[in-house]
Amino acid sequence: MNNIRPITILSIAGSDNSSGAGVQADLKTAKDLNAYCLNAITVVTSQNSTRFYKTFEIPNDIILSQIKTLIKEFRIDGIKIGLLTNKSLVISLIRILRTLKGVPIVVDPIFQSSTNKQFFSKSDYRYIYEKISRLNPIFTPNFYEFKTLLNTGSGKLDLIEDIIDCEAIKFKGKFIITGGDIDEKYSSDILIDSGRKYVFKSRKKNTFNTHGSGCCFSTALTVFLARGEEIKDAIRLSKKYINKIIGKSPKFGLRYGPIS
Ligand code: PXL
Repeated sequence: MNNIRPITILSIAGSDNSSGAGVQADLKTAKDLNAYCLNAITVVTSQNSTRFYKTFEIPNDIILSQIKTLIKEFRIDGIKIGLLTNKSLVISLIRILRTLKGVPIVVDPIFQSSTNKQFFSKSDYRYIYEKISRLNPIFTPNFYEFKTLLNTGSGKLDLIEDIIDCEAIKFKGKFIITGGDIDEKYSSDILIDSGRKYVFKSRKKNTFNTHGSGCCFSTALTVFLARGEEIKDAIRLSKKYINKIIGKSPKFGLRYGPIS
């Protein structure tokens, strides 16, 4: 019999009915990495690989109740925050998460779906993540989301290499910026930690079946941090894991299909 408590993470995220992204991705990723994923669903979506149809926001008291019931019973080793669409949730959410001292928090600041559904106005988006930055989390925006968070106008920060010169980061916490490079062969992720920049390169996989890869990356990172890995090692391990599952994505014959 196995009496060892599994690494336990809490995903606060949306439901993706195509099972590529959202809570469904988080459950698959955690299971794959031998961790247990609890969840609190923030929004239910209906979407397929070409179109985003509808969202239904779960009422704030239900989201908060999902979290409270879980933290009464489980020891949580890591928290991942995915899709949030409701500005009015944020203050109470911070208040609850503050009670979990010393637990790493990974925040994927999702602005729009890959099928171009924009979830909020830019000002609401900045409001939500500026408040969440008080939790001193690790943000995992893509390059476009990073630019939106920083509110950099056109002409500034056009290339991911410009980031080191960017003094505008007024958010607390660390940033891992993904997917802003134009190199066809390599994908570069950039960690910004206390004003310093570190680059992580890996070979790109030749596939369009990547729906959900951002969610899987942030969840893998949460699991590795929950296991006690240092941030740079957690990034390397997460990139390696994502590369492996992108290579195995199911062949549905879709143009932009889900990962495994
Ligand atoms: O990939 C971002 C994302 C995350 N979570 C949910 C989503 C999406 C994109 O559509 O629907 C629930």
